[in-house]
Amino acid sequence: MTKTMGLTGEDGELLNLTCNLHGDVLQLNFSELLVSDAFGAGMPVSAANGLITVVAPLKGDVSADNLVNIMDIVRTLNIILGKTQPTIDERYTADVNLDGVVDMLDVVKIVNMLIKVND
Ligand SMILES: [Ca+2]
Repeated sequence: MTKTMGLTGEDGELLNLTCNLHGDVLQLNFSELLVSDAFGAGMPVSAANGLITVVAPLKGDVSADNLVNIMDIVRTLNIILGKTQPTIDERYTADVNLDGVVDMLDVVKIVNMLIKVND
């Protein structure tokens, strides 16, 4: 396996697997996957039936209810204050400004998302 440059913009090559097949069948079994963004923050990923799916949930939707609302602000504040240990999904969705850190700048950005939605 060789390391690639990863995604640039929205598209790109994640990884390149090269192997020499000596026989009829090559089975690759991915049982534990770790996918991270350019800052090393884990991203939600699943593997089933040979298909690896990297899920990009809605940024700001920390509570994972497909809405960005006050509950996402509360959850993000709890992460910042250390009151909750975020899951990979929560950390990914809470880092709205994509700087690899969940902090008050993300809360401000989520508030701005809410204001724009409610205009
Ligand atoms: Ca951030």
